[in-house]
Amino acid sequence: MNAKKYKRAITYGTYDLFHIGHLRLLKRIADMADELYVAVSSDEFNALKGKKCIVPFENRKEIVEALRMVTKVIREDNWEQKKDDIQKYGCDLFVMGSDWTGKFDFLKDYCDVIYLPRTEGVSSTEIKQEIKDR
Ligand code: C2G
Repeated sequence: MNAKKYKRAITYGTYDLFHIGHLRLLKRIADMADELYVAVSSDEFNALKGKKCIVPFENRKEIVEALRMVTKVIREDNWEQKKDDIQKYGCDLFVMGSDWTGKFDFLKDYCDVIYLPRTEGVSSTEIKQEIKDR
């Protein structure tokens, strides 16, 4: 197995109603780095983001923590913590899905920043709507 390019990657998200789009993103990041840290948005921060979660933070955290490719889960409590997290944990890679393209380029001062294509046709919002329409 050839050495991976990065030592420690970090990514941020709500991860509500965990689905294949979330999994594919985390798998692709894990293929790039030896370790993968995931910052899962707290319920309070989601309220700030205007997102109403179905699954409470503790359960969303436990699901992501159980994934083989995830090294550690931390809480995401605000928009401002990314720089400090990257420095505190010594991350050399920050990754988000392409719906965030360009939004976190300021982090390029601290680590590499990569946006990966989203998995089309699935989102927590679409899942909720589909259940409602049944
Ligand atoms: N994602 C994806 N494909 C999908 C849905 C989501 O690749 N079909 C990615 C998103 O681009 C994001 C991650 O999965 O990188 C988590 O998505 P959400 O749980 O929707 O997170 P979000 O609400 O975008 O929160 O500070 C950043 C925010 O916390 C991101």
